[in-house]
Amino acid sequence: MSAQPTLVIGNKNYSSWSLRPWLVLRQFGVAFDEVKLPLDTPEFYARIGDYSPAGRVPVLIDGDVHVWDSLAICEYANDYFLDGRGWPAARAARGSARAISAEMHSGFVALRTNMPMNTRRQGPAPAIAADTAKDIARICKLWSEAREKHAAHGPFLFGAFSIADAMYAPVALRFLSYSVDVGAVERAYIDTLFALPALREWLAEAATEEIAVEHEKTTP
Ligand SMILES: N[C@@H](CCC(=O)N[C@@H](CS)C(=O)NCC(=O)O)C(=O)O
Repeated sequence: MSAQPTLVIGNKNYSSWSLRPWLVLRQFGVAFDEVKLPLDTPEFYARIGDYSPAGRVPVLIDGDVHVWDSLAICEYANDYFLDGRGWPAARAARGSARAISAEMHSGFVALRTNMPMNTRRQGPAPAIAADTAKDIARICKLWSEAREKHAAHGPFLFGAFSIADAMYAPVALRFLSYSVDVGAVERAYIDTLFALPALREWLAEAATEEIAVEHEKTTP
C-alpha cells in the first residue's frame, strides 16, 4: 500500500473535474501520486473500473479508501489532509464557500456544455446563447460579491485560497480561452487564479498533451 494518496485524473487539457481536487491537493502542498487516464480512449474504459465504480475521473485512492467525484474528494482532503483548512475559517464564509461550490458542482450546465474546457483553445468569443449568458452573469455576480466582501483578507473569493477557488478555476480558464467579456473585479480574480504556481504547472503539462477529443474539433 502506497504511503501517499493517488489521484486518478483525465487529460489535463480537458478534464475540468480532475483539475479541481488536483489544484486543492497541490496548492495546499499535499503529497500525492497521479495516474492519468486519457478520456474517450479504450485505455480509459479498460482501466477506470479498477479505481471507481462510477466509471469517471477524478478518483482519490487513500489506502483502501476510494473516493470519487470532485467535490467529495475535496471534502475528504479537507477532513483528512488539511485539518479543515480547505474551507474558510469563519462560519458565514464557510457556509457561502460551500454553497457556491455546490452551485458550481450541480449547475451551470449551459456553460459547461457550450464552452467545454480546452486549455489549448485561444480565440475570439463564439456566439453566446442566452442560457450560457445567464450562467456567465450569475458566476460574475457571485465572484464579485465574494471578492468585495473578502478583499481585505486576500485576492481569492474568500480572501485566502480555498476549495471554492478550485471549483471555479476551470471556469476562469474557460472565460480566458473563449474570450468572455467580464468586469474589472472578475478579471483581476481570473488573473489571481492564473498566476497560481499549481495552476501554471497544470497548464504547462496540458500543453504537452497530444490527444484531441471530438469536442475540440467541433466546438467553435
Ligand atoms: N460529478 C463528477 C463528474 C465527473 C466527470 O464527468 N468526469 C469526466 C471527465 S472531466 C469523465 O470521467 N468522463 C468520462 C466518461 O464519462 O466516460 C465529478 O464532480 O467528479
